[in-house]
Amino acid sequence: MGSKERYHWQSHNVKQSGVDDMVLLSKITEEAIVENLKKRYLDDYIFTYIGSVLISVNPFKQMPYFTDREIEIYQGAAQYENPPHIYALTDNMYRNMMIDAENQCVIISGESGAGKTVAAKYIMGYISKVSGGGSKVQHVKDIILQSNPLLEAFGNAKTVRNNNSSRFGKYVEIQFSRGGEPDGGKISNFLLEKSRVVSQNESERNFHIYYQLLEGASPEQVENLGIADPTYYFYLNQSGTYKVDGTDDKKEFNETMNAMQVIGITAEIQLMVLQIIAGILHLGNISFTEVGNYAKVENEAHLAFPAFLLGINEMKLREKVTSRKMDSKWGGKTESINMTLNVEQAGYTRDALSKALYARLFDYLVDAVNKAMQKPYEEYSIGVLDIYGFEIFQKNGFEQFCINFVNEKLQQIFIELTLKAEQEEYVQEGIKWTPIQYFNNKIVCDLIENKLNPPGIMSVLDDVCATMHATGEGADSTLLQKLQAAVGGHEHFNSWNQGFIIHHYAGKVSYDVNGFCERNRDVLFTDLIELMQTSEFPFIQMLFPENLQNEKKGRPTTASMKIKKQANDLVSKLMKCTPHYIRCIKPNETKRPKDWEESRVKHQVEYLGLKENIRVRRAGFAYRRAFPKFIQRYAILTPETWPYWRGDERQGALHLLRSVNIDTDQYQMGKTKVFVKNPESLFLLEEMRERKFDKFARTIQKAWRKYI
Ligand code: AD9
Ligand code: MG
Repeated sequence: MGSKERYHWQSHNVKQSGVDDMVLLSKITEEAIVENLKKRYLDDYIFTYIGSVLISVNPFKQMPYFTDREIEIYQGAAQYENPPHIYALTDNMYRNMMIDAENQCVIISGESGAGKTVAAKYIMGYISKVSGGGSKVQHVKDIILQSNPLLEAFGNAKTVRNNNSSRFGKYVEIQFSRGGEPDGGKISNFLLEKSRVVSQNESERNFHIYYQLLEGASPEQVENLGIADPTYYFYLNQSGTYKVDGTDDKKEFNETMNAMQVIGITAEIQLMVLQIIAGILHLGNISFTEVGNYAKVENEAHLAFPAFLLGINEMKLREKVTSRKMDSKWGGKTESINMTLNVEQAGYTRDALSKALYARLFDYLVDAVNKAMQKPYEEYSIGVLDIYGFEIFQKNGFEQFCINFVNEKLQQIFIELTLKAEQEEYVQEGIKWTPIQYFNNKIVCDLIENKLNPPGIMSVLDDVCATMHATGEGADSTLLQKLQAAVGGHEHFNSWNQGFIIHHYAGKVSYDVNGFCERNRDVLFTDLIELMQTSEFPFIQMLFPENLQNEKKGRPTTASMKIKKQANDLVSKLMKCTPHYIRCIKPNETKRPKDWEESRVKHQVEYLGLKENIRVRRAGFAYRRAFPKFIQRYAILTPETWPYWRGDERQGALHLLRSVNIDTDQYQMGKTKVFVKNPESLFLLEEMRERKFDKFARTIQKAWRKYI
């Protein structure tokens, strides 16, 4: 592909569909950003840059520019040579990694249904196509690609917002040899929404795997696993939704099984996985009635199947879901007593078991993928972060609190690294500049995760959980009082009668404290662990490896401790890489192509901080470009540079800038790059370049007409 064709494509693009890089917008207002994105979107350009940040607007239809041809065009090309594309960003990461010998990562953010997971898959697909390697490397590529359908089957579900919503976050590191071949990988998973296993909202579904199994099971499996119609299972029939438009659960079942095969999960274990899935469904059908304040299993026949599938004793199962061992202190002695549960507690216990089984099974699958592609030492890597986005619902609980905390941390890295990278480059290139002011959301992160002085919300929560034995409203209202005392004066915190409000970077979110303590404690009662350890199946025993005899005293790990640790581990991993960003935007709620809801987009533009992003980028030098690239791009503007500049590159760039009479205070020459301050100057350059090209094209056309 010659560079001429690239130029042509580019200039067409600039004229037709707003600006490629919003640093070039003449006005930086949210309206102008939205207008530009809209223009491009309606012309089928879903990608736009802000400097090196890629904005992607969900087209809700297959775009034609993801073929092998594009893979070829974007390979080895500079960002500005072609229209914005996720392949350009990916290629840039790959080349940076190889040339600078630095690990890279890409943080994909945006709300539910904005296109993060699809973006992550394009990245993996591109890397797999452009990198070489023999059969061993091919095997690793297969595993990386197959991990997607596998983990989506178990970790994605239909929600109101997205028919294939990721209900967990993942960070996929693709590891490379020094020669650039992907020869290993590692997946870290976060925050699986396990509450979905036992209940879903209206119009939503449980995780895909359940429906896949029911549709795809062989006649033998139907019999052995007790497969029935989905309406039969309590864990599936609460939402009244069983089908998803455009999804063939049966076909996907085969894909899931194939993915397990590729990953190297044996046929025997594959069957165990399905058996556990079916076992959970049958556990859900154990219901309770009240007999004198105590729970009694309503239909004893419903115990047989889950007990059979999970390899445990039926009577033991009945005992463990209706009673609990409690330690009680009598005159200095601790004794174990069996406490009978009420209906609510029994239901809670049954659900806790189901959720634990599911979450542990999910972790096992991630582990299996990791084992299949691990390599003994690290060389280079590219990390892809696809985590679920900021959530603001009518009612926000502990899950939203955790998700939003992680998003707050990611925004923090965005702020620190974009500015840090910016500043470092100026220093490196010897450029004078004035640092600019920006809102640093560290204050919000601290409000949530501070350990002491003052303790943050998570610390207070852990304290309440450790000191109060009661769950339910008692503990939650104590929490609220303690929060008020600890952080009541914080400028990003307010309380209200049922909870508290945090002023996040993306807006104010009101949290309902109801259930916070219980969910934070997240204990699986030892009774249930013991029960599962009695399973006749080694695979199930392996999912419950706790050594109950050597149980550590002291504070048990809470959900917020886990999340805090995961988030901070992630941050330190990301901080060691050269970061890239993809900001995904969801243009409508209808999931239809070409449908543009102005106010929805505007809101996202606001909270993704795009205006700030452009402002930061422009406050210093909006545009920077290595000398040779700069000369190449604007060569047509002067006879000395067209078609080639022969001579010192710095001089060539300077020659171009002088020839168009840009004010000398509008640019600076760095050591290797030109820095242009005001994008309007650049505008001028772009305009002149286009006019020249147009004239050039007309001349050629005229000559051509004469010729025919
Ligand atoms: V969530 O936070 O996991 O609920 P995501 O991951 O941001 O969300 P996802 O990538 O799953 O959203 O995209 C939602 C749907 O939009 C996909 O299933 C596709 O049907 C559609 N989509 C998204 N991006 C593209 C694209 N580049 N081309 C075509 C797309 N369709
Ligand atoms: Mg997703």
